[in-house]
Amino acid sequence: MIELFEFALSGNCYKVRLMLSLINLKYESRIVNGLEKEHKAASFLAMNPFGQVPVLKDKGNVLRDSQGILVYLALAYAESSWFPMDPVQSAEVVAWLSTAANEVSRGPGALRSHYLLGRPINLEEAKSVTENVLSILENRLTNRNWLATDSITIADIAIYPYIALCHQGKVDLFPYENIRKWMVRIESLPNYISMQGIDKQVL
Ligand SMILES: N[C@@H](CCC(=O)N[C@@H](CS)C(=O)NCC(=O)O)C(=O)O
Repeated sequence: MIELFEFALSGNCYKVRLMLSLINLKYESRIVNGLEKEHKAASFLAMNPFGQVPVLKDKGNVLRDSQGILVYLALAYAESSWFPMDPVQSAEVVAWLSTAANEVSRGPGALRSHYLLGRPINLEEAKSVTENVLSILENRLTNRNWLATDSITIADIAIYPYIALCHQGKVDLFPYENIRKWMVRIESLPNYISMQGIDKQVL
């Protein structure tokens, strides 16, 4: 059985839960006790030396990083359209995975951890990264349904959580109509699941 080591309120862990649900894969959730610093214990560091969730265990393999785990799940269990092997499409998907780990994390992700969890951040930088990435996403989604190809891919799943959680970082998505429509498309998928803090979009 697949095991997912996770925090309930982590958008990166939710990313993996959402993917598992969309492709209808059963798994066991192992909630890591953040307050007790379980993710910094030697047993956890042996799975992920960065001491971060999510970590996924499957068939003796231990995988870390939400983007890495999405790639694994797509290649091991999902239809090929989730991570196409065409060189250009594949590069496009990976570019968005990179955006999820970089700009989305440094912008909307950082603002959320500041306002929700009180983390100290460079507020001006996080706001400017957020504005830039939202405007790039808004432009990208003009006349297209999905970020990387003509169908949903792991790129959409990687970007979605911290955009859907933007309001917890005091970011208003109202001006971004294309982004909101894209979120509705994701939220309408069969087997879509939400997480605490994400209310489905109403257009
Ligand atoms: N690039 C990693 C980032 C993972 C990450 O930042 N995890 C957070 C929870 S969302 C964490 O474990 N934080 C605890 C820590 O860094 O000590 C991913 O996408 O999985």
